[in-house]
Amino acid sequence: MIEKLSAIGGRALEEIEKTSSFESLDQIRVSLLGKKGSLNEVLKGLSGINPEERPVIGAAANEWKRKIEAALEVRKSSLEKVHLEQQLQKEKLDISAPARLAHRGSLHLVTQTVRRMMQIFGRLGFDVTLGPEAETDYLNFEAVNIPADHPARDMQDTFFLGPGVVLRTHTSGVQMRSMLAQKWPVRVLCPGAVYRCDHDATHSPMFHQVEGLWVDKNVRMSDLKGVLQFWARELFGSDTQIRLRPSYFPFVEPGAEVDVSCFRCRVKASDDCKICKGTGWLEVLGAGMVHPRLFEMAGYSGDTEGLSGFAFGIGVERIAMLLHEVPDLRLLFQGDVRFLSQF
Ligand code: FA5
Repeated sequence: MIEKLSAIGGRALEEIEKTSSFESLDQIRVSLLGKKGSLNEVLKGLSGINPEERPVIGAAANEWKRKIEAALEVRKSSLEKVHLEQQLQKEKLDISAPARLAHRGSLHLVTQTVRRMMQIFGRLGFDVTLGPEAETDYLNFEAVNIPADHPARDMQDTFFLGPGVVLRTHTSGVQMRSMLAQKWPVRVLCPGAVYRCDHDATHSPMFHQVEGLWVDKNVRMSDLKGVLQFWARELFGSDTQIRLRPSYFPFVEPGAEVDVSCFRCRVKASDDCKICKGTGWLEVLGAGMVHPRLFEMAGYSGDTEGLSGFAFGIGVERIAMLLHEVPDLRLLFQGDVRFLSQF
């Protein structure tokens, strides 16, 4: 019996050593140690053996069982190791390959330009206020001194949404909203999209304006000049000059077109300057002293002696195009990432 056990055990150890898969290792375990396994079969035969020999054979059987279990465990962990190695080889990562950069978005050039202006005027104490893009005809035109049939309506080709409602043609309606909402002093900046039936390389049906309004006692035209001078120097460079040319806007009196000195050729007016086309100056905005009619329309009354104010309206796209030498305004609205990602 002892020899039989040794033969079974010795063969089992050899088989375990040769096994190269988890499945066959498990089959060996079942065939030896399972209920009907060969080691158990031998132990079942113990009943027919002389009682003095039984403990010796029982102990030998248990010893083989322990050896086989230990060998199975050792083989299992070495197979696991091999398996892990193979897995790692298969899933090998090439960490020397160049990394794929994550795509980073950025703010649109128009948004960047509006924010830059809000920052500059914010330093002069202007609060930002917004108004609706669908505006009443009354606030867009009438209340800012452009009554129906006034020839100035032709200056802004309008999209009409329905009776008495337009897509605002400028942000000047927000001036009136601000004055209706509060008494003086008023110092607000009104950025936003505006709409006109225009479409070419320098005009778009939807564009953006930043309008400023400062109303208080004794606000003078020199204050307007000082504020715009500060803005121009912050935006175009510290030696930028501005000049005001008389112009007409129904909501201001007097009104002016404001030019800044060319930031490229610095008023030297060189003939080949692509920015100012040799004039030395760039037309950038409209401005003027608030027309007294607007104070009436806002319902300002009482102690209005000496009440005055100025307003200005800047086309954002024009500023962005100048600063970045964008040749065609339509590029700003085509959504071409090759263009947009440059800013
Ligand atoms: C106005 O809209 C006045 N409300 C500005 C103003 C405010 C003047 C307060 C006085 C006091 P204007 O129509 O010129 O003005 O437009 C202002 C700026 O908007 C222009 O200088 C130009 O840069 C820009 N602009 C006008 N039309 C278009 C367009 N279709 N596309 C792109 N920019 C435009």
